[in-house]
Amino acid sequence: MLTRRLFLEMAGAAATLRASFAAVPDEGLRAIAARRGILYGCAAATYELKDSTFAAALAQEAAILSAEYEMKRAAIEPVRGSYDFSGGDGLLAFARAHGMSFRGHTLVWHHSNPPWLEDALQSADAEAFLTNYIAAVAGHYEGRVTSWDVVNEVLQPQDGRADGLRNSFWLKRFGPEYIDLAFHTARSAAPHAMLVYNDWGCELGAPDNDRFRAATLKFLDDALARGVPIHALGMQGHLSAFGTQVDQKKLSAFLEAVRRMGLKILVTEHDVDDSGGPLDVAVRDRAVADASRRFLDVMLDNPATIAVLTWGLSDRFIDPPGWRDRLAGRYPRMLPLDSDCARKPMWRAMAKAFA
Ligand code: 9MR
Repeated sequence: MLTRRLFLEMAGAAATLRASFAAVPDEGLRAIAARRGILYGCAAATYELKDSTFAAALAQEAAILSAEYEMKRAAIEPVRGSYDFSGGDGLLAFARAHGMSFRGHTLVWHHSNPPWLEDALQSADAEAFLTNYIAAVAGHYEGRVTSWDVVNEVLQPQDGRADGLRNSFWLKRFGPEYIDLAFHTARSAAPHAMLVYNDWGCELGAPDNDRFRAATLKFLDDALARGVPIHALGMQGHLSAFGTQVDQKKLSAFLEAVRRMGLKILVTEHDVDDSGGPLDVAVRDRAVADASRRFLDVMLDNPATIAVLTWGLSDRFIDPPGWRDRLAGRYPRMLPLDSDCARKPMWRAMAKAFA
């Protein structure tokens, strides 16, 4: 028969055991993801690194960094022909000091370009404004950037073209060939980097997303058939907690088609917009976490997925103009850590998805 003393001893041992589990040093997402062979990381900005609370959280949570805006052309080449790598280099130094790898975002985009660029593209030697930039920037980071978003968001089926390409100033000036040229130039300048096509329209379940998925598969298939050096698809992963949701079946079938092309898959900019939800923070946090989990479960189920990055780590720095209005005075809660860098339900949902 179990004596009272034995019972108390056993209860005590169980409590000690629980305490020792709880006392296991708090693992960050980077360690939890690493056990599954996945890199977890996030976008950041150099001004954020000066915040010691945030920098410590970043070092603990992230195994890969990307630049939220400091490696866009507007930041790197504000003055024609003179390159400013200070932002990217600052982030890279932090990444290296903490044993992280580093992504490049982004070489060619229709947004965040210096104001002189579109005029310059009217000149006869316009192509050089595309290729010289890629060669200089990808060359500067060769061997240090492990993957590049070579072109960003070049698809936009709503623009009405049969090939689904966005009718950007790049396309108007060069035709679709500028995309191939960008990848080939990046390949020569950065032969060791994984070259990524990055976009945002394939995640959700709406009819527009069906068109986006179809356009993306055709774009990738055709480009690979032409010998364009694309190694991976970047799925940005911008979700909405109270808007259109992920359709897991459609997403899964799409990812499988991408994998069968021999491509790797990265989640490059995941966050969950909580605008439109109720005031109650707990309800919003739950909805954000659930949306993240539904998405990541499918993304991680596909063996081609190698990395997950969130677009920022903490709600601390989200305050761009417009956000507060959209949320009627409420602060957005769209990232794994709250504005005090404490873990939110989204962090736990991600940890479970990785585990
Ligand atoms: O979060 C980025 C913001 O700070 C910049 O002002 C903006 C324009 O450069 O870009 C944002 O990041 C975008 C990313 O580069 C591409 N996908 C959509 C992202 C969120 O808007």
